[in-house]
Amino acid sequence: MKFVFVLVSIIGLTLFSEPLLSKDQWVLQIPNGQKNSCSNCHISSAGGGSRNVFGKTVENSISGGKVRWDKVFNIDSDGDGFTNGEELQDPDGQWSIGKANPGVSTLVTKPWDPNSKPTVSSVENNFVNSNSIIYPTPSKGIVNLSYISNYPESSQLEVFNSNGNLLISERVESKFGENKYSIDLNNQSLNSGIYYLVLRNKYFNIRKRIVFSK
Ligand SMILES: [Ca+2]
Repeated sequence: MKFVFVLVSIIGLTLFSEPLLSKDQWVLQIPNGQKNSCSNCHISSAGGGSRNVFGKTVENSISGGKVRWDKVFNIDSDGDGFTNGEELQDPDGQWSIGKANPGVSTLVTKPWDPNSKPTVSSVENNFVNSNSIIYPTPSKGIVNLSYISNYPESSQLEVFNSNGNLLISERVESKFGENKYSIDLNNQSLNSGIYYLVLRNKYFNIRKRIVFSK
C-alpha cells in the first residue's frame, strides 16, 4: 500500500510539474510570451493539455527542441487578418530567442483569438516607424524626414526643444507611398542642441531626435 502511495505521488508530481517546466521552457521562445504565459499556446490557462490554433502553429515549427519564430511570425493562426508577428509586436520577424521583447507590451493581442486583434493604427505605427529616417545627423539647419505611408492623411508636424516646448507646428499632407519633408532650423534662430520632431495622424506617430549643430 505504501509503495502504491509513493508511486502515485511520483506520477502526480511528474504530471503537475510538467506545465511549470513547459512554461519556463516555452514562454521565452516567442516574443512577449510572458504577457499571456501558457494561454499563448494552451487552451487551459494553467498550461499543458490541448493546444489552441496558435499553439499548433508553434508546435509545428519546433525543430531541435526550439520554437522557430521565423516560421511562425508570418502566419495568421487565428485567421483574423493579422499575422502572429503583428499580434505579438514583431511584424517583421526580427526577434529571436534571448533578445529583449519587441514593440510595446500593452499593444500585444492574442494570436489564437480572432476576437483579439491589433488596431490598424498600431500596425501602421510599427510599419511607418520602421520605414522612416531623419537626416543628416547632425544637421547644420536643414532637417529632412523621409517615411512611407500606406494612407493619404492630413498630419501634424511638430518640433520641440529638450524642455518639451513647442517650437514649430504645421499641418502637412501625408500621401500614399514615399513622403519627404524638410525643415530649416536656421529660420527659427535656435541654438545648437537636441530637438525632437513629431509627425502624427490617426494612423501613426513618428518621433525622431534631431541633432542641430550650427
Ligand atoms: Ca491573427
